[in-house]
Amino acid sequence: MDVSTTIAGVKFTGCFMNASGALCVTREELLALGRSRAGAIVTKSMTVEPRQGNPSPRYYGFSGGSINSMGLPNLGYRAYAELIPELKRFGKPIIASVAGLVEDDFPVIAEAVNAAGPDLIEVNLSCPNIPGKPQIGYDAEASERLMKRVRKIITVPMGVKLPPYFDPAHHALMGNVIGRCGVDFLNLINSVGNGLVVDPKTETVVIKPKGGFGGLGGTIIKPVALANVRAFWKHFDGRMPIIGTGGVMSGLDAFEHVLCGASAVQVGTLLVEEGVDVFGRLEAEFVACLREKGYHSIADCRGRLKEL
Ligand code: RRO
Repeated sequence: MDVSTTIAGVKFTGCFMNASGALCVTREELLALGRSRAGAIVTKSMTVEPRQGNPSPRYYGFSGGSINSMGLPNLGYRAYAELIPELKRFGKPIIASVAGLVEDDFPVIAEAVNAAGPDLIEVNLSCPNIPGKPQIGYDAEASERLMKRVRKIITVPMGVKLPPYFDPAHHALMGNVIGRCGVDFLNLINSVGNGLVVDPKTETVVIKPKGGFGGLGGTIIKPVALANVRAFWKHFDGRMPIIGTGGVMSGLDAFEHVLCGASAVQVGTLLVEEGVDVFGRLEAEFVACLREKGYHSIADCRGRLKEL
């Protein structure tokens, strides 16, 4: 069974990979992803300076998913620019995730990391966890300005990681903006920002930063992720490569993402909970699912969701 996939002209031997943020901050974590069955290595979103991130506890897993307010802990772009050549030895695509605390950070990071030779760059417009800094992806004008600035600098395929949108008008608005910015692929979705998980036993929040507010991931966000994959797939008539992220806990979840239009899927909560062995399991489950349904590849079923 062929589970390879191509995104913006880059070939991935497997369609499962880590979501930025999940076990991809340190050199050791990135090397472990390289050795695993992940189809690519995605870095943690990087800022100009190294960051410790928000105070702990800042991640909490529960039966329906997870909530996090990590606050962009990362080694800083210089460290990732040095690591990227080392990661090449694994022979799988490297996706560098670029963030920034202010708009002017993005071009600085993009230029240096682009020169380090990743296969693709993902521009994160959707971190929900920096106190006082709204998600850029919810500001269409700022998003357009920023995407156009980094597009001039980035020479490899450029994607954007978007927050979830909850109204067709917003899918259309952002779809039109993206269409003007030379974007090569989309990653949908980042965590569902600013949820609140309450522990009734202790009568407390479960994470410390931002009064307990944080980005939701895992099973509970799958329908929101699928809706965004589907809405943007339709907006671009199937011509925009999409990485589906959100609620992938099994091969069947990945199949649902592919039906909606995803060419590959990323794994966040499950990877944090189970470690890098998940990729082998997910791939086996996905292959069994395709085989049972008589599909021979991802391209065979991508976007083929039936409506009633
Ligand atoms: O580091 C984080 O708190 C974080 C980031 Br940058 C992001 O893009 N999404 C998320 O859920 N957490």
